[in-house]
Amino acid sequence: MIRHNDIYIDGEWVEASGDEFRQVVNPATEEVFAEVRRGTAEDVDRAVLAATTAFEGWSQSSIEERARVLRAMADAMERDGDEVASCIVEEIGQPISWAQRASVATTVKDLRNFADALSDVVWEEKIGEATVRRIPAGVVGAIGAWNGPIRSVTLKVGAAIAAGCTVVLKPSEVAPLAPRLLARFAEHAGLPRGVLNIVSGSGSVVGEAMVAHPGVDMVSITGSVGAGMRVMEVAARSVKRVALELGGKSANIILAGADLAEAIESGIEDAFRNSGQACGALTRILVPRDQLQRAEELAAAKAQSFVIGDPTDANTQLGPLANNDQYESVRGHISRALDDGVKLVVGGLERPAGLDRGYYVRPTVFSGTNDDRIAREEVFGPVVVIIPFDSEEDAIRIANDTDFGLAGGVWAPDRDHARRVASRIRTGRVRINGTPIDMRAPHGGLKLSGVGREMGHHGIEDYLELQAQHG
Ligand code: TXE
Repeated sequence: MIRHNDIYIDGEWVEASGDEFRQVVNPATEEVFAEVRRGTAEDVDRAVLAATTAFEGWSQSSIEERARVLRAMADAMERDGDEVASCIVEEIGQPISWAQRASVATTVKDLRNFADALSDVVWEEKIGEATVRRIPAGVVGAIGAWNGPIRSVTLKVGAAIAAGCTVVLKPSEVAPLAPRLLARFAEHAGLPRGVLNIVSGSGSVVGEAMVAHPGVDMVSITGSVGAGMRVMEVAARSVKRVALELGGKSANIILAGADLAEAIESGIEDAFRNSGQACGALTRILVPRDQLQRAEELAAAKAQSFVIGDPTDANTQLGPLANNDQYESVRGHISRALDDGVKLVVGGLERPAGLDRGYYVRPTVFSGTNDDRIAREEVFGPVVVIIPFDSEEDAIRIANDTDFGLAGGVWAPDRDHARRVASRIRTGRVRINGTPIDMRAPHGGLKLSGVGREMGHHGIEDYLELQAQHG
């Protein structure tokens, strides 16, 4: 049993002040394997003081120095990549091959991208006689999510460091272990003390204390819509800048003439990555009505092809859901869809064969309408719904008929045609014909999906303010 009593303040691990512990459960075995002491508002005060003190120096650091630190952090994370990946497998049940690729290698790349992107930021421009400079936003409160324990926090910490900000980081209480490793990577890179501070704890205590703190200039959170709304509300009292990376219910539009089999296969791979616990997952599959039956057959075959089981096994493609709350929540969505009479194509409430322990659910495909609850609410599990459309206009209308605006996909034989359709989709990202995402391009959403962008130079710019110097 691992026990962590400490928080990371001003370059040192020091005892947290709270006297309660949060247990960390391995979702594949349902066993508690670690305990982390819950931080308090007092701990947040200490962290903010350290970040405020460090801001004087770090905000004046050169671009070259920031790039050097980010690259050295990336090197350190890459060197200890196996440890980071194992940690993520244990705390959220992410399959090891996915953890190595999507959690570790991608996050290492994110840090290097930030270093490169420093030269794409327009740090200074002339407007008449005035000089407009981009200056760091200040002390940042960064709040991480459990579905990407290391990536969700590194996208914030890396961009903030690049911008010249200092950070108080609160990882998700469900997955607090991997983010702690960031402190080691920062130290290895020679990041000055106090630039990164880490306080574990709950959203309602540590999170809200950060958001309400007068010494924090900006808050960035990845989480649920409810948490994002609450952060915005509390931040309003001190007119803080907020960046919110929230949920999604993204549509994959497969237009007539597109390769249906390839589009369904690629779309479901996107939707079921990380056991469907991905904010940009393409969870609504929109197909021409006359291809509905074929689409259901293809989706069923793809869903049943996933190797599901032990996340430590290199062959596993689908692990358990990350925690018991998420397991209950996903089963609740499936159960309500069944109660609503939505057609179940494959999957459902029964546990996957041979897995009687762990938070596993069957890859599930429904076929319904865009008015069904299963088509409107974010499930955050391996569950998709196929929805037929009658025309291209109808497909665009359905894709946009959602509270969210994070991602989307368009498939069409002609790429320019697909681009014209994509430009009418109200989301922050659209993948055309399954093109992989370039991680230097911005990620973020419209509507309830959030405010602001992460990744690349747009991600850094979220942590910058403008100062106009006249004369
Ligand atoms: O996340 P929470 P939950 C969605 C997804 C999932 C649902 C519930 O649909 O099923 O949210 O997940 C912190 N002030 N996403 O409830 O609670 C919290 O401590 C400050 C989408 O587990 O939103 C944690 O660090 N902070 C998603 C973080 O917010 C607060 C990622 C996320 O936890 C807070 C995760 C408060 N009042 C869930 N309340 C994505 N966008 O990828 C909570 N937090």
